Amino acid sequence: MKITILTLFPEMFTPLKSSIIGRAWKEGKLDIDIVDIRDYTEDKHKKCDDYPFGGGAGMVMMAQPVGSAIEAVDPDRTARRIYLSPKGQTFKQDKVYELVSHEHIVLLCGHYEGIDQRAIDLFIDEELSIGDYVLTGGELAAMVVADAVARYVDGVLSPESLVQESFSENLLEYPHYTRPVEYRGLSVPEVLRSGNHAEIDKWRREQSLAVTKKNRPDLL
Ligand code: 4FD
Repeated sequence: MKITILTLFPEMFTPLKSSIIGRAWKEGKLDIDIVDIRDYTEDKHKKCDDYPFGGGAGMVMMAQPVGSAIEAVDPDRTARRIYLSPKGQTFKQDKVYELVSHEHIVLLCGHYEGIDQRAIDLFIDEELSIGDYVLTGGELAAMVVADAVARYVDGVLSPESLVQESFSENLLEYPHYTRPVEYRGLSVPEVLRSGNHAEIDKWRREQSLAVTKKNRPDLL
């Protein structure tokens, strides 16, 4: 799978290289291409933003550099082209499963007050939001989408870590413990040390239900 990220701030993606996703990238399981939109401007001063028609605060990213960058990275229009914006549909796990089925996804990051609507209308398939808050740019949102999708690419994660998720469908995770048995007066629940796997499964299901009821009753 290939993930192309279009941004005016390519240096923001440097930490990706030292992550789990970065390891998969180096091992050739995943291709991540960070593309600088500024490389596609036709302006002699490399300008990529301008004042909004109609007035108002802030700047708007110009359609031309964005359009030319998208056309350059996906000339046959075979990729799924996604714009990260606070007004997009909320990005959820079902969208992760859908996106991982695409051979190529393009993530477009906006800055300032957003991108000239004509670039969105002409070149974008869908607008996604990672949640109801505003960020200074779409880069962090694109990183969230890239990470969530990349972990389902073959060989990025161990199969065991993925199997677990499908079991706990629609419930939040039960609590996890490791050594030592006692830490600052708090002990690991006895049942987890009992070796009785029927009892352990039962306890974990109960804990999942309890935390879901408390934190996310909307999921029940
Ligand atoms: N909630 C998100 C995405 C981008 C963003 C931007 C218009 C601002 C939040 C388009 C205005 C993009 C999100 C950049 N903030 N900021 O997913």
